[in-house]
Amino acid sequence: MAGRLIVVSNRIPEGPNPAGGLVVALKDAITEKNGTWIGAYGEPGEATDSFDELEGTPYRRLAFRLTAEEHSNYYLGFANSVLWPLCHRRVDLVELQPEYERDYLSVNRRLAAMILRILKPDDMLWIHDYHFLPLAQELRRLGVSNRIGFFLHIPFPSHADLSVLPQPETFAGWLADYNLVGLQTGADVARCLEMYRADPRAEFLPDGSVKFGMNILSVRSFPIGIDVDSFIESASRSAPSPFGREEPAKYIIGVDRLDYSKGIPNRFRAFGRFLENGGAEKRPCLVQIAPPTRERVKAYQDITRELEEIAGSLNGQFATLDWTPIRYIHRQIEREQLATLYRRASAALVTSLADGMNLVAKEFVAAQDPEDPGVLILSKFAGAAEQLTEALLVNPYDTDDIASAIDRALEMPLDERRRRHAFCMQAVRRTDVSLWSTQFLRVLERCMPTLNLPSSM
Ligand code: GDG
Repeated sequence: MAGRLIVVSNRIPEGPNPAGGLVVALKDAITEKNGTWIGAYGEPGEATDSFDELEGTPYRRLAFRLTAEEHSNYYLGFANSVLWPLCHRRVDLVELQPEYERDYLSVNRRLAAMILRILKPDDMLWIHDYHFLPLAQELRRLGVSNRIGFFLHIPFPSHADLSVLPQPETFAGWLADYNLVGLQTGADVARCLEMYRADPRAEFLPDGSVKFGMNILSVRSFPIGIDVDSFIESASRSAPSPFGREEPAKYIIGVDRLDYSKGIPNRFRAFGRFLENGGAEKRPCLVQIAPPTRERVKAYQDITRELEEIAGSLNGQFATLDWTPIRYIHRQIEREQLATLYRRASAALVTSLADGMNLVAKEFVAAQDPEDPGVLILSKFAGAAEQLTEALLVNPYDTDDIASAIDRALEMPLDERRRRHAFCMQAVRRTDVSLWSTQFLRVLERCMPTLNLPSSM
């Protein structure tokens, strides 16, 4: 490919080696393709109309700043209080405010104008996630005909849930100006195509792509993964126990940003049910790491309180002087410690109510000792369940189902653990993150170029 790769994501990567998954996923591709990464600073301040160029990385980083009002309305508002709950089947939490959508559109418009100034004709753009759904539309309005790909990291909303938006048809229009829309799973692709099937403006072509106005859009699944070898390496280094002298004899691990989509209260309740049903005799611990996010959004304050209550109440009911059933850590821990924690655990609990993929599930599998692996208990509503079919798949709404999966995991014979782990490990390798980015970019390069006429003014 001759042109440069321009990646746009919500946050600009911090420094040369940030821990974030997306940076690991794209660092090589962007460095090889003489690329540029565009993203917002974490802190709001005075709005910028042109990018700041940041030093210190092998690829170019261009940062922009949001005002405090844009941060509230565009980021916490439309992105995280409308689109996030909408895509995670929580329409009850959607907060519709006219200023949220106004600023969502104006931030995307401003960003498009800033991108136009640095864009060259053969550059390819790869836009990430729900913060930028209308970015291609805004770029097309400015006459940009470059290939533009989009990847949605979270679930694609159902047709019924989309009708919660005041103008549901805008969603299809936003995506229609991309050349390629990448989604996590086959089920996401099916929901996206269902949306276009119901839209009289869309026409299906024989190869399955969607013609919308002058643009032809491909919708494909590209299940994201992890950097498998580097994860195996950090997990198999003989590190001291992260618990020091307080390591529980048997523990189950949970690792999630503290988000209502991750089903952590259900998990705690199911662990309580398991203890009630006789599990307490085995004295296992549930070690839950849950770093805070989006703390200014009320739904996140509510779930933080709910978790503290459930953990406190279960510990009060079951703890003994020498055993605390739930160790709940509401803080971020070091990545190295995480790998060791996964490896020493007997099982992992991933009980998302809805989840684009869930990388924790894949990290846990990669971190295991193949000779004596722990067991993954995985929600059937996480995208990862499409590939990790030999995990113990559970319905996260069913407390008894999770409770019995915990019991089964802790009792599982070694040969069954090995067999299930070997199967899951193959699936984790098949979706290694370097394959994910190469495959997406290869398909984007082959997409039909856009005629320079905007489809949906
Ligand atoms: C979105 C989608 C999709 C968590 N706590 C700590 C920590 N983490 C790391 C995990 C993992 C990452 O954060 C979380 O990734 P997930 O995939 O589980 O979830 P989201 O953050 O919601 O990500 C999701 C993903 O995008 C990629 O497309 O899979 O469905 O929602 O890597 O390890 N890392 C450290 N300390 C912690 O305390 N160091």
